Amino acid sequence: MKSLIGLLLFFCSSLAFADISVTHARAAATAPGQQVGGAYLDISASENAKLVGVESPVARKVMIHVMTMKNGIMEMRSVKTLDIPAGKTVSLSEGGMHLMLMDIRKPLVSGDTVPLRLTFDQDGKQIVLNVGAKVTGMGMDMH
Ligand SMILES: [Cu+2]
Repeated sequence: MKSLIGLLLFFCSSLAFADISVTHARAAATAPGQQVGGAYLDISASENAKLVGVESPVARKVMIHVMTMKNGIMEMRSVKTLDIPAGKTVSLSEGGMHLMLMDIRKPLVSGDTVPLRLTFDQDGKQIVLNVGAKVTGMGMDMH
């Protein structure tokens, strides 16, 4: 009986919800009239995963931006997916990779929370996480 339970536990844990965690979700406050805003967070997963989509009710579209060096100049490039290697924390932060909120509907004000819906692909399975990004300070507008 004991071994059966052990087997079941093993089986269940291998089928358990993939644990992807998103922490430190935050967004930069924007000035009136500013049409884009940055959002940042840390993502980690126990199994390889891919961030395949982000949506937010405050923006028409959310893009994943990476920074690359080109001829000594930092350039922003949008990517469709972002790899989250197992056991590693991928940080999207000010001055680095970030989420770009495009065509924001109203200014992001310090203290507000921006809902983000993150879609991941893990081994062909779709996992959706909803997080709230706390709006803080004035962000640097790199656009
Ligand atoms: Cu950007």
